[in-house]
Order: sequence, then structure tokens, then C-alpha cells
Amino acid sequence: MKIIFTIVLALFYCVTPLGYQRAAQAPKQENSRSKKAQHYACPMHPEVTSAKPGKCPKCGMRLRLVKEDVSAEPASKTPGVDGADANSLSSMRIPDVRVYDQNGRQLNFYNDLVKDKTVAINFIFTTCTTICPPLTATFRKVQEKLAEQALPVQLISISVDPTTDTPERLHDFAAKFKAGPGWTFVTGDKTEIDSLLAALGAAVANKNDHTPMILVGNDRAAFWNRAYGLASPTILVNLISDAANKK
Ligand SMILES: [Cu+2]
Repeated sequence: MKIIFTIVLALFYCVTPLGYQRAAQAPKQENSRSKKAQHYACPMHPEVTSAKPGKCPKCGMRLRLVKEDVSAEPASKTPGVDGADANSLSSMRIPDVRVYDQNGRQLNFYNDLVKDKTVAINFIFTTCTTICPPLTATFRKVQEKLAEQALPVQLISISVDPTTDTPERLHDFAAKFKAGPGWTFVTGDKTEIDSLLAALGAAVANKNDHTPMILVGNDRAAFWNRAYGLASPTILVNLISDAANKK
């Protein structure tokens, strides 16, 4: 019994420093007591935290409740977006992994879809019943507005569930949302897709935890930005045309 207690205690001390590291990113006025209190953080901008619910000033996304009591929850419960802040985006390297589009065509992700282009990337899975349908419907409206402005932008939807999402499934999903030419749905070998998601700061342990984040980039200008994928299509089109105009 004593041994078990010792192991539990040892585990606790192993986990605790992680929690303190996370808490260290929170505002400095929080003392050690309030680390166990709840705060709100932007899922896309982890550095944006607040004691009260509200919206992220950077992207307009609703702040999510974060519980800092790390002893109660395993560390793996924290979202996978940590560390992928705006600074890491400017130097972001997009891996040239082998992927497949909704027509079963084999592509090299960077060379075929991103290189020298302005792109908007979102993350979906076809069996999602929560944010993916509105996210995809928003992308469709963005595509229509971009066409009106004659802005050549490559839209990309990457499956976070590549094992289920075959090219055929993605094809049906694309048809359901009336995706036009220039919008590529991406799946592939799970290992390759996972490395791609990690590089884009979109890796999640559980596909249901994925955030409605959109990556907007202009490869030629090495400019990358994140946006809230459920923002109004007009806001998103403005962000995309800003990116397209970067030199
Ligand atoms: Cu979803």
C-alpha cells in the first residue's frame, strides 16, 4: 500500500512541473493559489488569456475555459495547439508529404498545393457532426467571394481522420458542399498526414478536439496567419486578400 502511495506521489511530482510551465505563460499577476482557478484562453492564440469569458482580440474566436488544476487531469488533455503561436508561423516550413486529393490523385503537399500560391487551409473530417459542416459551408462562401474578386487562391481542407476519410469519402463531402475547382480535399497515409498536421500546428490527440482554425498563407511572401474559421466569409476574404497582397 505504501509503495502504491509512493508511486502516485512520484507521478504527481512528474506531472506538476508541466503544469507550472503552462501556468507560467499565463498573466503574471496570478499567484500560485489561482493556478488552480479557471481562466479562459483562445484555442488558436494560447498566449491570449483572460479571467472572464469573451472573444480573442486577435481572431474573434470565443475564449475557451481552461482548468489549470493539472493534478486532476492527465496532461494529454491539453489542446495540441500549444506552442504554435504566430511567431512560429512566419518561419513555418510546409512539409512536402505525399497526399491524395478527393479524386484519388497523388500529390506532393507543398510542391503541388502551396508553392508560390496564396492558400487558405482548414481541418475537417467527414463524419464530424459539429463544427465541420458550418466550417465547410463558410469555406464555400469564401470561395464564391474570392471568385467574384477574381482572386486566385488555393483552398485546402485537410482531413484530421485520414484512416476513415478515403478520397471517395472526401469526394462526396466536397460535392455535398458544392466545392468548386481550386479547392482540394486532402487525405493520405496516417503517418504522413499526422506529420503534416503537426507541422501546421493543427495536431490533436482526438479528432473531436480539432479547432475551427484556418491557416492563411502567401508562400511567395513567406507570410502566414491564423484565422477563426467560423468568422464571417467577408472577414475571411479580407484576411486572404491581405495575405495575397503581401510582397
Ligand atoms: Cu469537425
